[in-house]
Amino acid sequence: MKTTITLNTIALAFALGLTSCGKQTGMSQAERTANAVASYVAPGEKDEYYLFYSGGHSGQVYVAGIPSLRHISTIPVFAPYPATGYGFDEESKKLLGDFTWGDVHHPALSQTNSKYDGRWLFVNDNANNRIARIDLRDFKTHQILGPIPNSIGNHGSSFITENSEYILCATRFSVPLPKGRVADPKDYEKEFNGMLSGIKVDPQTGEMKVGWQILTPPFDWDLGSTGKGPSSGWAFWTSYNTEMAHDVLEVNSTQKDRDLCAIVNWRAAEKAVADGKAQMMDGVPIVDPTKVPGILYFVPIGKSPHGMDVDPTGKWIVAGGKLQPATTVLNFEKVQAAVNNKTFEGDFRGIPILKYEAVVEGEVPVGLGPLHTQYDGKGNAYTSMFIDSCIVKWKLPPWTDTEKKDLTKAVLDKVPTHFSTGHLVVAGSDTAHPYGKWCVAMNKLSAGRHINVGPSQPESSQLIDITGDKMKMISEAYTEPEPHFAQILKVTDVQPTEVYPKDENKDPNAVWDKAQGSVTRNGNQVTAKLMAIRSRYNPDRIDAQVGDELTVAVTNVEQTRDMIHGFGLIEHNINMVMDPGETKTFHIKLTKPGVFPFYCTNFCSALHQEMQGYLVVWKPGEGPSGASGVSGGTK
Ligand code: K7E
Ligand code: CUA
Repeated sequence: MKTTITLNTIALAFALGLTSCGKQTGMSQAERTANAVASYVAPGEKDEYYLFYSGGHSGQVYVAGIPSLRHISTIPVFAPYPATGYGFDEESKKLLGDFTWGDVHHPALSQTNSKYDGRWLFVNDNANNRIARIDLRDFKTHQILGPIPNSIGNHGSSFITENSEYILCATRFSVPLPKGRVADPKDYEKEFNGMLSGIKVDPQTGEMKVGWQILTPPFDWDLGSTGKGPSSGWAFWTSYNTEMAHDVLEVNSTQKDRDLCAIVNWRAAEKAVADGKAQMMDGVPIVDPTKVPGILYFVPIGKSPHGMDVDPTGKWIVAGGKLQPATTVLNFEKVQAAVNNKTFEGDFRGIPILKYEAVVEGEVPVGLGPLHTQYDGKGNAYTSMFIDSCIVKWKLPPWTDTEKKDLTKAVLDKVPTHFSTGHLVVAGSDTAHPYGKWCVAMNKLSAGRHINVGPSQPESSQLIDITGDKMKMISEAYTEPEPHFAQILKVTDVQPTEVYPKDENKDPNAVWDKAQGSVTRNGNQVTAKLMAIRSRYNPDRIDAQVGDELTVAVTNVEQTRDMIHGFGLIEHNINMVMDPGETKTFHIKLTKPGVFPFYCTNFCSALHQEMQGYLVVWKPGEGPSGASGVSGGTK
């Protein structure tokens, strides 16, 4: 059986055109035992870290535990999620706006002094140009900002600054701006533009608003990261399509050997806006870097680079060149010198291009398809290899003279992954203080390494121990589509609430004892205030008429952990879920007569099944109180 799986896997790997940079050896019994112990979380014990991974086009964020890699919870963000009632009550419907999906790529934990502060998790939506804020007090989405004006394809995001001042974003696509203006894509070079955005974060509340934007040539901005330490106040993005092609990008955007990446002084952009050097477009102050020098520089990096990751010291910036078998290491001190001494190799539309040789420390031959790089804070870098399907560990500068002469010597270790790793995450890598210890590879393919679930296959994630000189593959799990990046947070760095305290509930429709429960009418407005408690609703009957506007507010008065009640209304596409101490509300217009049961959707007690009631929708003029209006309810 085991042999068959291995053979199938290898066959599949070849069929898919995958290669692996190391040999997969059979695992000894001793290794199995050691790995099992390393990742085993015994019944009653808890994981040591949270893994927040993006759910890609599922629109959600998933929470897993490390080292178990078990999926623990789903945080709905950009898509309705009936399991928690998200997208059914008025508040969450308002958050979603007109959209029922998003494409979540890069989660970012809030930071203070370049350390995770356990307050918020921000995620971007590539599809509808939005950013969401999840509050780690309750692991729920509290704000969705956007669609951001002048932003199309908010992919190069959400990169947070070291004190959470800003979330910095770049557009994946370029279009004629402002949005709504139409031009022929044939006139791409002249009419289209990209944009970098600074989203301001309120230091107390986490509330986001669009701060300012920087106009750019129509490249396709890709991944980026923010500076720290010496590079504090700067940000970096790769790009593809420096060719400015507008069709058949697979061919037309891969002509040049190097693409121009952005080196951005965001503090200077902030200052330019404060000094009145911006022009308004669609309500946002826009800085044109050709008119305000010192904000934007380019550096050419080979070939269609993807990730651009600043190391924990803030000195090294590593770009992964999808189509070149090396990572490029920029030295920020050299970048600064080149900026100050104007060591340029020309310009692109007035934006200075830093001389490549003047700012690059070296190209490390890591292998085929390097995408993203993470750091352990001990001078090591870990790069995900899409084509070679592995993680490569290599040594950051300073390099010895021998290493400088032959940078293959800086490559320390490779561990095969299965298959085709996209992102990887090392705990705390994007802060100045990585936790190190664990790396999770997020693989684009699972290629049949799991029980057969038909053609729609999951993605896979693999847990790698990075404490030793050699990396050690420990375990794997299957993840919801589609993780693009993740953040790892120490469980002890956050204390989520398990119950909303009663005195925090300011909802005017909240009811806390059964005497307060009511159904009232005002014209054609019928308002039902229900209390939910094990295992009944008070009241449990709502009378109304066709044509009425019905508002139902349900308060879960429980103050006990995990005592959650739902409110599912038959044939009305409503399911609210109230956590302990929470009130949720929906409005609907009643369009059809009938008796519609409602019931608790969340198993809450032995008599959960009995937790039900009736919405009686009478024909106009009918019902217990006749045409003058009806109300009902048994308390
Ligand atoms: Cu960060 Cu998947 Cu959006 Cu790379 S992207 S893999
Ligand atoms: Cu309340 Cu089930």
